[in-house]
Amino acid sequence: MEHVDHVVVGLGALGSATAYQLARRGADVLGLEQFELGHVRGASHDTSRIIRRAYERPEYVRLADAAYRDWAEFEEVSGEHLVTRTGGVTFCPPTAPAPLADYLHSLRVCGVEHEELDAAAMRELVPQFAVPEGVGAVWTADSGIVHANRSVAALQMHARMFGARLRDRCPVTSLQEDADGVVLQTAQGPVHAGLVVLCTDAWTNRLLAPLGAQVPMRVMQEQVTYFKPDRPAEFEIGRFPIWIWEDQVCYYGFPCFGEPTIKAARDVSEVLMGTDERTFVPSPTRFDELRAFMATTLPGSGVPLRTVTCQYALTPDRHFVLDSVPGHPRLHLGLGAGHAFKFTPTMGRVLADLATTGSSTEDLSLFRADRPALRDPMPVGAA
Ligand code: PYC
Repeated sequence: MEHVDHVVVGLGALGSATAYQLARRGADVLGLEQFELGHVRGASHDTSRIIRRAYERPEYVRLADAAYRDWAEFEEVSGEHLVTRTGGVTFCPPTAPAPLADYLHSLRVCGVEHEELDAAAMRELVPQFAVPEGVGAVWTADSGIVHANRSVAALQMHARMFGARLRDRCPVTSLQEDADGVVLQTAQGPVHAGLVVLCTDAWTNRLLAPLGAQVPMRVMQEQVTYFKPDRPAEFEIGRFPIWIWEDQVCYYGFPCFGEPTIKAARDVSEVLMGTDERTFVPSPTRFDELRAFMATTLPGSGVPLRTVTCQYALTPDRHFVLDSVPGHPRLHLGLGAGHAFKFTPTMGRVLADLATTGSSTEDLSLFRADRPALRDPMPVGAA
């Protein structure tokens, strides 16, 4: 049987970054992907993802600090330009789940430059928005865009350049632990691994269930829509930032990026599905809601041109999992909970550190696999 020290299962953003980080430090690593590399069935495709330090918890602000450093280092190694700064606005209406004060506090205690925007400053900085009275906002100049599919492709290419073997169209059908590792049954034969890192997102529980383990998660089909503004020049980088409207229903969006359109979406569609039940057909209800929101809040955003779907697998508390599976020390998990892309190189580094040394220099206390939210989850649908 083939023997490998480290197998990474799932080669989306997190798995590709983990394979890259392992290979870069000279580890023996095999990456397995059930579909083709760069596929559109998960959460790592399309062009753009937000990168920001503006989080309501200092733990994420600090992790974002590390992510900016790790992206810069990977840009240096790969020679690719992957992060584009645009500035960013986080809007907090009075009904937001976390008040603006939480964002301001976590940015302040982490020493991140930011500016609270009053109505006049909002009109000055982002006149494209029609913001009702009472909506607070914070501006962070270093927010921006990570190029999503180019980053994943670059991580895969550089993982290979450092010696990783990446195998696509190679589903793993089962995992079985033995005295010194894990046997993976794969479409291309069995593999024995010293340690397995699962970056398998919505497919995770299919592999864990036979071992008596599982991570509570809700899987849903998400969608993003590209709008053609009446005057695209007003939405170019430099004149228009990335933005997040943090209300009970959260919307977010981007400036023009590579084409004269602006992308916008609802975060957390609640269009629930089982793994592999994805239709790829956008929800007309969510589409109409987004169009109405855009017409009211960004009056110049123009007409919707096309809608692209993707998939979220959300933990009940929306925190990541970066840990071993409780009771299964040779099985590690990297789960992104629908907001991880910005942290990709850092999560890859952390997962490679955990796999090779058992510890990390980052604070992983929010991301433990044995935390109460994962041990005693609310019933599915109640989050
Ligand atoms: O992680 O920045 C983010 C984000 C905003 C909306 C969806 N994801």
